[in-house]
Amino acid sequence: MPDVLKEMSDVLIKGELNKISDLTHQALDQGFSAEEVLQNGLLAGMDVVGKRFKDGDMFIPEVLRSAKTMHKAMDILRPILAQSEVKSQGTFLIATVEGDLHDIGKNLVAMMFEGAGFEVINLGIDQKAQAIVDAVKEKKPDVLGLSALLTTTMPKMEETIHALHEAGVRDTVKVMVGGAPVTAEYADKIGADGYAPNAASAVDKAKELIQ
Ligand code: B1M
Repeated sequence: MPDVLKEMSDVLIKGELNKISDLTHQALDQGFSAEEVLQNGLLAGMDVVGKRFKDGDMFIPEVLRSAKTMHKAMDILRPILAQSEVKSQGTFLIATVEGDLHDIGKNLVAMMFEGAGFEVINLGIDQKAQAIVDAVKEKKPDVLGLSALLTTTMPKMEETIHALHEAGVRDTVKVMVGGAPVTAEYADKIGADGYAPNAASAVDKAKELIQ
């Protein structure tokens, strides 16, 4: 891996907030694309964080510092990733479901949709089914994206889809689900229209759904 991307990955793992902006600019100045910086610098580091967290070698405050470091770099990459296409492809509403505070993946998905020319409404984390239904009624998105990172919050996706039915708006919007524990089988089971394993393929899936 190129030195600067390896250094970004290390800085993200250590949560060295004061170093990440300079390194991100440095990587871009050296000619790496925003996608390369994201994949090989930031996400490579976040992978290690995930493994260490799972093995009990990193704890929540440290993981939070890594997450903040990732956000800081993403602030620099977001406008660059958003420049790639201009024509509006539709409106995309995204939320992390109730009880779930993870937002890095959701924000990455949102960034990719912005980059692909969608108008993006990002409702945020820990969103109750009713709040999502209200937003669907008000904003009338073409696609609704639901993100969950915990096995314990995945059922909130089904609850949200059920609430859309109850409110009589299920047929007005395509619903996509995703997040590390979510699978295509689970998406089918809960009556979602689509599933994507990562941010890049989420855009392709959304385009396919609204064609
Ligand atoms: Co959390 N956490 N966490 N955590 N955390 C995980 C998810 C976990 C897998 C760690 C582990 O044990 N290995 C585990 C979940 C186990 C499970 O249920 N399967 C876990 C746990 C247990 C917890 C707590 C319960 C820990 C505790 O308190 N004991 C707690 C829960 C809090 C809550 O939500 N109520 C908790 C807390 C936290 C922090 C707050 C410390 C922090 C979140 C900070 C933040 O988001 N602002 C955190 C983090 C950072 C992680 C890990 C390390 C990294 C998650 C991440 O950001 N990944 C994570 C381990 C891991 O995943 N490796 C872990 C990078 C991100 C780019 O990937 O989010 O998967 P991801 O998104 C991808 C795809 O999934 C997909 O595209 C994205 C980009 O390609 N995707 C979609 C996501 N949403 C999509 C939607 C789509 C399509 C694709 O369509 C709509």
